[in-house]
Amino acid sequence: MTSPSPHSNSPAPERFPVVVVGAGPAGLTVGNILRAAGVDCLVLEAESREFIERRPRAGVIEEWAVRGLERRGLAGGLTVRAQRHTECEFRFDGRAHRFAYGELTGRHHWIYPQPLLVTDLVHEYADVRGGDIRFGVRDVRLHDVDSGRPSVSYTDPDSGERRLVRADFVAGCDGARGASRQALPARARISRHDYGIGWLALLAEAPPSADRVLFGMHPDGFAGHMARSPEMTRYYLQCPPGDDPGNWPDGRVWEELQRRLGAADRPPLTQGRLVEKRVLDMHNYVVEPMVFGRLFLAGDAAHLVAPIAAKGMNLALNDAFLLGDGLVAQLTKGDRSGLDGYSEACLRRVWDYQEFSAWLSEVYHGTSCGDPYRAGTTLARLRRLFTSPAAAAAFAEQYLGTAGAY
Ligand code: RFL
Repeated sequence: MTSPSPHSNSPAPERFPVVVVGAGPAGLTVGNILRAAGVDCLVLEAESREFIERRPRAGVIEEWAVRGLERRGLAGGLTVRAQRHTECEFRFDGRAHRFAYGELTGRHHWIYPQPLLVTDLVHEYADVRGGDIRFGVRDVRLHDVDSGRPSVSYTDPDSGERRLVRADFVAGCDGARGASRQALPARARISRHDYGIGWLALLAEAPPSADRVLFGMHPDGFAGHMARSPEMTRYYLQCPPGDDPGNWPDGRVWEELQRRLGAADRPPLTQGRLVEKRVLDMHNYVVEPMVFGRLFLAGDAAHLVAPIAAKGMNLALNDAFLLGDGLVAQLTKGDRSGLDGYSEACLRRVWDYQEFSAWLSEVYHGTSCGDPYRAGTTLARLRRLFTSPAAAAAFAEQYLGTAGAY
């Protein structure tokens, strides 16, 4: 619920047209769009600048999202340094099955580590466009978001004082565990799906073993390989939900990865030091609507997709483009249409990606679920991608996020 306005001896409240809570891809993109249009805003971030510029997460970005960043002058670093991927590969039955979606569609993915994108976006917002961003803020609370006079309060990390900032609009971009989700009114509908599956998410100081994403469907569980940079590779291993990363010493990790991703016609994986090892309990959720009075949710604060289909950051960017443009139209021209249609426009792509994530989860995990019926239907789905041009085209469209309309 929204917290009541704070009564304290804090300094006089400040005022901004927009307060953005959270400096992830969503919040920083909204902030940059506002600054480019000359709209004042304040970004509040719980962590330090160094921390958010290093936090490893996503890496696969869709072409339309990069075009959206480019149009807003935010893709300078990305288009110079990112790699392009035009293929992925499914490994099952001990063999590699290459899926050349680039040949099929003429489209590609970009591979650019999330910390690099965040670094570019912070630099552009704070150092180039002169945006106000406050790092390390504590105990952020949203107040009166359902009224016409919302505000956000926080504790200043240097002085320890409570600060109050009044705003016309609050952009809730603080991810899955932020203050915005705490401020949702009772009428918010939250749909959640638990896969009952864990993934051990790994980051290896090792060059990618292929110039494409690898999906390993093995009777012992799923394994994945995704390039991040010429020096770093992300790997995933299916494990029981809630598993302890301590159960996965490096030797066991590499043995399982080599076995689950092994294929007769491919060399073994290039191994390296494992610098991240954490268990993710795979789940998704969607908050509807994405707007409550003057609070506009964007990114993981509004919806989560487990990293199954590499979609979360792409959705965060889509929200941010629509929200940034909608706020600019409202605040500079009095045109409310973008903000009025915001929730509905975002949710169409959100639900489509949720469905694809659930579909792909069955492909990844069906062969090892212990049910021979599901294992059989999963293999049929996989083979269909290589025998039916219509099925291949449908998969490519969803994997790339290129449907004509959402
Ligand atoms: P973020 O990135 O979580 O940013 C939220 C920011 O808010 C801050 N914050 C607060 N600030 C102020 N007050 C509070 N109370 C706050 N609470 C939190 C946080 O410190 C943070 O800086 O959300 P945003 O902007 O919505 O972006 C979402 C993406 O980060 C997320 O969807 C992706 O990382 C998901 N994801 C992937 N998405 C893709 O599109 N492609 C991928 O290849 C991909 N790979 C992944 C992923 C997520 C992963 N994990 C960690 C779950 C791989 C992994 C392993």
